[in-house]
Amino acid sequence: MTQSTAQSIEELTQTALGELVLLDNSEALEQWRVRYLGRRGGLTGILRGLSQLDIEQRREVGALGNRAKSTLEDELEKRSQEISQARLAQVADLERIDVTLPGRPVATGRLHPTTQVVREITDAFVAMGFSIVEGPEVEWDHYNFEMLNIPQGHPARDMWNTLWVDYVNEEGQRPMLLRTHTSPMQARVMESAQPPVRVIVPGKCYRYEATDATHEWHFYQVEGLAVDEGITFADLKGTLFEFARRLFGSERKVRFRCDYFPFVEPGVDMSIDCFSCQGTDSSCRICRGSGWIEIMGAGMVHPQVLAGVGYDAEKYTGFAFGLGPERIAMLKYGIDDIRHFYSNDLRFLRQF
Ligand code: FA5
Repeated sequence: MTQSTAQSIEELTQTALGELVLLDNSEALEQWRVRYLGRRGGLTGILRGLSQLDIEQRREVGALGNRAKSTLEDELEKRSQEISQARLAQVADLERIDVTLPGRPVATGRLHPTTQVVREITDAFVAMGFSIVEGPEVEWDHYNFEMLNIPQGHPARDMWNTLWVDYVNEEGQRPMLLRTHTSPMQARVMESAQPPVRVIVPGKCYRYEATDATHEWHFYQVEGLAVDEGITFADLKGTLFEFARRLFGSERKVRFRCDYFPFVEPGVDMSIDCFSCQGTDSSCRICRGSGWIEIMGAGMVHPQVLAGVGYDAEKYTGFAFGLGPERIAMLKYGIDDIRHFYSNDLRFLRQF
């Protein structure tokens, strides 16, 4: 009996130690402890059976059992420390900086396609001697309409569906609006400078309009104004032809047609041939089958506008134009809907 109990203790100890070295986490260690050293564990069971031995044998086998118990406890403690050290080393490894690894690419932003095209347009005019000025987006009726030969009640006001600002003055009028075009800067510039004037004005405009493939309710314009002695319609055409050549190349067709704007006389609009169908598709969403896309309004500054800012309209003449950068970006890049510009779809914006 003594012999076989001693052998069982020896075998159990060897099995337990063999299993212990394979364990690698604290849950497995706890299960191992319960299996061998717990109240119902293997070694505890053997030691409980000692009561049946006589006193001499009990002492002998008991000492053996106690040694086995403390061996298992010591080894358990050792393994537990090994596992926690291995974990600490693993964490340290993860935190270590490997300077030989390639860096993570930094996602850089980019200029919005409208901004890129506004810069191209302004660069083209700056190269022709124009300077850049900017003006307020919240504007007075006075500059947006009155100084441009469009008094209260003038039917031409219907050409610009206006977003009025909710401010009522002492006379009960609402004299403030979100500018419908960049033309109010014509009057502001001429009020503050004497000829010769050669400026371009990039900026945002707003209209109370239903949107479609070529109309947004907010969009950019670039206004141009040149006033001096002896400026003629030929200067207007020459400047705008040169602009079209710089932006689109000489192969693109340009068309001028008579148009009406109360602040110019004569007035024209300038169009470029349709990039999408070249006039061959009567259902084209871009040109509606006409083959032309209007990109700007222009004309010779109306003598009344010159006189309104105190210029001598007998002495000075000038031309002005207002063009739409989004329409120009559409032409350059073959974009078929203006609403893509401000819908903030990164798949669209990342292409530029
Ligand atoms: C004007 O706004 C005049 N101020 C232009 C002008 C300036 C004429 C100086 C004469 C002298 P018009 O409403 O046509 O004109 O707009 C000019 C250009 O702005 C258009 O050719 C077009 O390119 C762009 N544009 C107008 N409305 C919109 C819109 N809703 N969405 C996008 N672009 C527009």
